[in-house]
Amino acid sequence: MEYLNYINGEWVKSVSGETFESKNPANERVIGKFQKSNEEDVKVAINAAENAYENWSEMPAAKRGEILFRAADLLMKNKQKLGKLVATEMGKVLSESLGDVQEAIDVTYYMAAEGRRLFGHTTTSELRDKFCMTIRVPIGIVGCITPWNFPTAIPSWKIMPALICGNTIIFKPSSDTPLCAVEFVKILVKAGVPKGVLNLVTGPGGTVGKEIVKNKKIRGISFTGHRNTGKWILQNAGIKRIGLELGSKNGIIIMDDANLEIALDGVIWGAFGTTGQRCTAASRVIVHKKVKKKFENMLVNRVKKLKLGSGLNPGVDVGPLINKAALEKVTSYVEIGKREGAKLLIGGKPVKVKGKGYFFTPSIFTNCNIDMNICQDEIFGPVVAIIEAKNFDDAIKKINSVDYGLSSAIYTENIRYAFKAMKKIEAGLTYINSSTIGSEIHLPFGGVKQSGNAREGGIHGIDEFSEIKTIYFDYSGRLQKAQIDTS
Ligand code: UN1
Repeated sequence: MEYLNYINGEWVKSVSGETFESKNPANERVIGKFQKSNEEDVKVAINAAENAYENWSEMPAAKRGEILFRAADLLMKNKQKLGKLVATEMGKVLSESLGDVQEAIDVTYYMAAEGRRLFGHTTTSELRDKFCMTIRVPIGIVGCITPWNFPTAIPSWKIMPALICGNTIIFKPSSDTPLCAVEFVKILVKAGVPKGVLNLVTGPGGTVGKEIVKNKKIRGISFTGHRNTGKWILQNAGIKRIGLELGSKNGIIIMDDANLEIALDGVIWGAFGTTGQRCTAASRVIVHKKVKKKFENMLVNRVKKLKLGSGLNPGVDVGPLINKAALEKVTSYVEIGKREGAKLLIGGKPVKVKGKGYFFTPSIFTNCNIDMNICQDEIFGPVVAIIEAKNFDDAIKKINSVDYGLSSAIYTENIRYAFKAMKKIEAGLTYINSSTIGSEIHLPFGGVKQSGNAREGGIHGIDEFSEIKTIYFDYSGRLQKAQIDTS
């Protein structure tokens, strides 16, 4: 089946006349054909977004909110169907796929209700008979460029706040999960988003993404994806609002006083949930030397029991990687780790399930040094590196010894360590006695260092998609001069 772009309220073919395929990563079967769009398609979409802008941005935000409430209801109604689609096209296990859709539902209700808030603030003036306040105005046309690992949640993190704030949108989803994007857009259309407000353009980053980034009519970009693409966007976008959510190399610290059973659950979930394909995945475990051996044994025993397979099959713990290139990348990192002198405790192999699919066995390296590539580079697969720490200060130094800083965790029963870690770990998120994954939608989400510059979620999502405008209202009936009329 061939799927189309959605531009100016209509499902249309790309001017290129070309298509690309999306595959189920568990069995390599083709799911559908999608438009391999180019720069021209983006320009047409920008035109539509420009024409729709006046009407949409002038619509009372509460009315836009009503459309979002309907979208949230529809997402809820279609949760099972969408969840199955996520499991099929992206590959993660069904419970996580349903969680992906639930995250979209939560964001949509939250942002719908913002229609009756969108607060600015009022403050005093240094002059008499003058009133000061801020209001929120939309940015304009924004580009939302999204990854495949959360194919409904991440588009909703961007598109819902962008809509409620009154922006019009060009949406470019990952070419690994275009069908999830098509179904998501269908729901928003059904909910009543007017024509031209939300435009879906599928296709490569090199054409569609590039035009979105470079086109001057686009005033804001929100991107989640690879660090190198983020850098390229910063260098090529010109002066725009740019929100970047990039990669990471998240660590979990396990102190000698930790409850190791809870820590074990956290490491398994953080490292192998979503097959390690989250920007919040735990790919380093920094464990106190006193409990290292014991924890390694516990971890290996648990990993032996993890079942690989299609995300749609009940009882499966770990789904496939997203595609062949990902499988090759993860395989090559295991070779790198071995060459660097790390010891592979378990896993390390690409495998097929029923003769098909991009599966990789959950893998644990130990005796790792922090400067090894397997401790520095984002692998985005089920590979975890164990690093020994001498004490708390050493653990903090090691967790911070990477370029990235998105998520982090510490397992300890010692309140002093917990409070110190909250401040000392360089990351946008720190979990105490919980894994590195599982952010909630009303709290800010985003990284420091090379993990990006944005905060999404909750009111911070509204900040990302609105301009704060300052209003000075002088009712004195004469010219008053700030900083000069001081007496
Ligand atoms: C991502 O991997 O890009 O906290 C986002 C979490 C999810 C979001 C992950 N709610 O892991």
